[in-house]
Amino acid sequence: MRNIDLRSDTVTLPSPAMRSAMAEALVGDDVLGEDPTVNRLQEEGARLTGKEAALFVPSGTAGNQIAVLAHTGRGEEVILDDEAHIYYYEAGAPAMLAGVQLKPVAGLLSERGPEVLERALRPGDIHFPPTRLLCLENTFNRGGGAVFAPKWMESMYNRAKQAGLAVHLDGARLFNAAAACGCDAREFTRHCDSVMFCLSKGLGAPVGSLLCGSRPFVDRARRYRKALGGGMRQAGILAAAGLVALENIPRLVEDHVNARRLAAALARVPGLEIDPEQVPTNIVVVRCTGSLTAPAFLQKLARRGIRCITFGPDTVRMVTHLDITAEDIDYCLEAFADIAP
Ligand code: TLP
Repeated sequence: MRNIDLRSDTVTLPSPAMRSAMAEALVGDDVLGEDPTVNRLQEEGARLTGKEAALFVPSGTAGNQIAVLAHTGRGEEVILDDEAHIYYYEAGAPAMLAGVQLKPVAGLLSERGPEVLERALRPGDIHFPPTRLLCLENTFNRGGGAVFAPKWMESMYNRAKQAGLAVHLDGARLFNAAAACGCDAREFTRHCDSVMFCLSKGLGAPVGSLLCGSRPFVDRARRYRKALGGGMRQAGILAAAGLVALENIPRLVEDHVNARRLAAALARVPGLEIDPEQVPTNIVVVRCTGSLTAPAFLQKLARRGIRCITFGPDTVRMVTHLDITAEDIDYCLEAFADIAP
């Protein structure tokens, strides 16, 4: 039986070329700033995002949380969507680590974002926490991989700046957003003060993310990374994989084509609801509306060697990635047709 793992794009395995780049990497002590491969990866991250500097961090969560720490002080407030990864999936870290108050707002990550932001901003008043940071997410994971265009980013950024807020972009899948828009990632990142992007999702590295921003921001971030125990020594072994992962940026469009094919086939299964037009990137979220419940659907797929996850009580998520081929998608389409009652 096939093993088609659509649970996440985090499941990709390092390729032989990646493993040999790791084995041959030049390394040094990165806490002392002396790992040439880490330095090269950081320079590349800064260049790709149009920022002054970048910091190699162990995970997307680490990058986001270090950004929150570096932008805020205790008791300050962070505005973000109520389905944003930083709020939904990061183990309560903003309260635990930065001691900030999160203001989760429904609909912030939507076309109505600028209006929703407007209403979420507070006037300066001694009763209110000082709002310091706006966190955006592009692509939006719980939004089914939705993409917000550079124009949208610009209006959110401009309004946040008028209100004196810093803007952090959770760009775990930044290059998926760029691929979907057919534009350069810098079109998005020019409208934020800091951005985190992951090497270990669709790009295929085993570990690592980059946090990018101005030089003073990255200097502050480096201190927080150290404080959290994320100062890694001969990390060039991992950074080498990251450099190879960046070569996968141009192929992300293939994942989007594969996701669209999955969505179109799911739309034909009675009892499943999905609009393939609303699948712009590599994340497919399908709703089970009839007698086929989400756990039952998951089980039927699992019996055919297709793995995915539930995303809510009646939703299932499938994510395409580097290790999913067009033939795997053909196999999934046959399985969906077979499952149809
Ligand atoms: N997302 C994972 C899970 O945590 C849900 C996934 O399978 O999609 N920002 C966004 C938008 C993410 O989707 C993720 C991971 C992260 C940050 C965190 O990255 P890691 O897993 O490297 O800490």
